[in-house]
Amino acid sequence: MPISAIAMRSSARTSLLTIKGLGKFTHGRYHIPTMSSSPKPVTENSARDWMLLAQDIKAWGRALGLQQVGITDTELGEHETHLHNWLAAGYHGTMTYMERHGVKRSHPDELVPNTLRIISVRMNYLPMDGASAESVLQQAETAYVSRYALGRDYHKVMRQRLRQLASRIEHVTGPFGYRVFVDSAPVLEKALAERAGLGWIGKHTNLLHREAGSWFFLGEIYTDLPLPVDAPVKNHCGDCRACIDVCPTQAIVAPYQLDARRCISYLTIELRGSIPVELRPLIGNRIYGCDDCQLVCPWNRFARLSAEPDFLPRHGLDGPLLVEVFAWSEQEFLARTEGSAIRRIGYECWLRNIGVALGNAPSDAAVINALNARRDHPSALVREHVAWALGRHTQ
Ligand code: B12
Ligand code: SF4
Ligand code: SF4
Repeated sequence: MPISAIAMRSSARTSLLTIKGLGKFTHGRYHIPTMSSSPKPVTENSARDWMLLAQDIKAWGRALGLQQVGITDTELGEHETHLHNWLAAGYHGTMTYMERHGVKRSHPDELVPNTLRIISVRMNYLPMDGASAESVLQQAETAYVSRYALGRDYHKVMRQRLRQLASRIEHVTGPFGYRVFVDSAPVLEKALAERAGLGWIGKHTNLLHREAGSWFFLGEIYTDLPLPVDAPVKNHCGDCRACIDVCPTQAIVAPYQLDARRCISYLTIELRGSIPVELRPLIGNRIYGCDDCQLVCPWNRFARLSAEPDFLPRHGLDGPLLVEVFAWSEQEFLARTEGSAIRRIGYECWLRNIGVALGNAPSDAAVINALNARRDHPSALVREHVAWALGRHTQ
């Protein structure tokens, strides 16, 4: 998922915040000194207070609509080696932002000096309403948009909640050092969440939880507060390899190792140029992202739906006809993807992706007419994918 440079610096706000569902808040429970920006030491006496604060942070997070909150330190151990190996193998493809920033990605305290703890959170996104993923994937004339992108851009939704959570903490501790991240900086989000006890990194490389599956986003607050850390949970993948076997492009090249260059999510969202010809037939009708490895995962039987109105499908994107979305003008694309993560791929890649899906759709007059209408498109990228798609229908 693309990086958008977003980070929040602590401010000196001390006003009482009213957060829905939390009721009135009191300081009386702790003896943590307030109104100081100096590091807060842990003494024998204060250890209990930090523990109480950690408990409250988790409760405030849940009241803010974050389904789970965990806390970890800055040690990422073997994850750093895995990241280096992944980069050395070139699995990141054109996502050069994954190579930048030296060791900041695996050393949180290099990214934000004085960071002692990471408050890691997850937020469910599978919407209550909408066409079922399986039925859309089975109808080759419809467009499949990955479930995370059907509603409002999650970066905005989560960042706002994390800021509210930080303000709530600040009300107790006084000004403290923190920064809020949601896929917005060199942060190894899944590794941090795994260490904070939010789940384990599965063989498909997503984070999943026994009681929550994997349909959730991650976000973090880096902080200098010496909060007590949580224990990681056990890995429950066992002998299962359903995600590896189902992957349409065989992108999971070994358990826990993803060659992003083959992943449909990368090909349709991150890649800006031409989609490798040999992978195009395997993409099927997936026009933005892919969920197959999560749909097949047995732990997603326990996934909870999101109650967030923001994540409800917009503009019928949960299963529109390919020919309909291919006919959108650039203005329509911009209007209908306003506030959505989809907008970031741009109109050209939107048409490129739908062109590929139309090449994979059953041959009929509507499909061929739609492709013919775009064969002289000003973009060479679009023309090339349309020509490929038309070629599939004349074979
Ligand atoms: C780059 C990226 C992508 C890339 C690469 C994915 C990847 N696996 O790295 C692409 C574009 C393919 C992608 C796709 C998707 N992404 Co993405 N992506 C990211 C991003 C920006 C960085 C991920 C990263 O650090 N990769 C580095 C590599 C090294 O990590 P890794 O492959 O997971 O490897 C780790 C482990 O597998 C393990 N490991 C590696 N090798 C080995 C070997 C052995 C032997 C062992 C035991 C372990 C091991 O250690 C590694 C380090 O922790 C994060 C946001 C963030 N800042 O963290 C979102 C993020 C991971 N993506 C997310 C989502 C939702 C998706 C999609 C589901 C979207 C979609 N529906 O299309 C797909 C899922 C595809 C998949 N199967 O992973 C969510 C995941 C939430 C969750 N529940 O886990 C994140 C966290 C964004 C967010 N804030 O919520 N993504
Ligand atoms: S998102 Fe799709 S293409 Fe990527 S690893 Fe999962 S199943 Fe394979
Ligand atoms: S499908 Fe099986 S192997 Fe893959 S993440 Fe889920 S439990 Fe683990």
